[in-house]
Amino acid sequence: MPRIVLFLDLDYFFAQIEEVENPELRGKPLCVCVFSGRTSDSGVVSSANYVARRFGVKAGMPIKAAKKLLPEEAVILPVRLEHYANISRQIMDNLKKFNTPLRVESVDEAVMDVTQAVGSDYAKAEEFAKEVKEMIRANFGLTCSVGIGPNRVVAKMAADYSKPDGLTVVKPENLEEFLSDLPVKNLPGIGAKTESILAEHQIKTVGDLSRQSLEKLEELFGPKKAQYLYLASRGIYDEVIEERPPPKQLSKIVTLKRNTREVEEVMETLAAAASQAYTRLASAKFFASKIGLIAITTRLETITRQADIRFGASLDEVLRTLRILLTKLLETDEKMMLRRVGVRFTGLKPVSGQTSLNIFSEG
Ligand code: DCP
Ligand code: CA
Ligand code: CA
Repeated sequence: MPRIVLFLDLDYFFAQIEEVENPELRGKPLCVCVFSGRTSDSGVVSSANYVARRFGVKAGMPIKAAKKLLPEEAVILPVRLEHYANISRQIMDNLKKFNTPLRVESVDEAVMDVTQAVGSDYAKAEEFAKEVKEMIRANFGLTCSVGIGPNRVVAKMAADYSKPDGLTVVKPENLEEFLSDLPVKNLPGIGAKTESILAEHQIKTVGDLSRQSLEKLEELFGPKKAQYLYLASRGIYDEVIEERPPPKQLSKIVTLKRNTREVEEVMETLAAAASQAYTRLASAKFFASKIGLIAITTRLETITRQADIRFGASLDEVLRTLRILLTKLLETDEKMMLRRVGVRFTGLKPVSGQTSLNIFSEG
């Protein structure tokens, strides 16, 4: 039976949860932010509602920059990651009840292989998607965007296609029509770097990409990525959807906006990375017993520093520990300049066995 895949992405996830719990926020620009340090507005935007986005605010933007764009009535809230992770888990547990192969992709994304459930029938797959959307709306008050397609890559692009509260179905016979005019950056796996290499070769749309030979893509990107781009741009990159084995470690490394050795500046970027890794861990129902700071210097040395953390440590505790590790590291060499930083959680253990939902106690 030809595969049919459903991809679900919750709309402006963190910000929408805040709206659901405080309906008076609806209609106002709203940003949920990771506050990284001492000054009252250092940190970055983690999730912005669609009202805030109309002013140009985006996830990842410094809070200061967002405030400049937003009017007086805008609301800026601190993230409550353990709470969002809890809701994420409940949603994913509800999705499991549909009894299809399912993979949780992130705190707000899941992919389901609905082939068997719908007998490989696209009309039935659309009905299935409506049921999933209705379940999430009825139980959690949240909207989501869903894409249906012949594989995960197409389904994900279909979910992104009409946000928020979208439902887009891409049948195999409509693949070319759907893909050809989309910008290459909409293809999962194409970041800013790949996009700019493609632009140098006048490859702007997924259609342009699909007209390249495998040999040419191999020259530009090497065999593995070339093969992905070759198949994905034609909408035929196929993947089996199955649950992932539990992680042994979880890390996230990011590039600083500029090379620096200023603790506050580094912390701004590091806090955002740590919060993303922390949320993934929490939504997978895991705790770490150790946290590592990863620092990549301008001389491209990779240095790591590690500390024990309390089982169930809050994000604030994690950030405090990272700040200490970072400060100590920079004291060891007054010439050290950092280019990239990251965090690594290790000693992972499942939370199961705990009964209280409020296991992420504030430190
Ligand atoms: N997130 C974050 N920092 C980022 C990007 C995302 O902390 N730079 C978090 C907050 C988001 C969640 O991950 O709510 C999901 O990320 P998405 O990119 O899916 O963004 P949203 O769900 O906020 O918006 P959209 O409606 O575009 O899906
Ligand atoms: Ca997402
Ligand atoms: Ca989302």
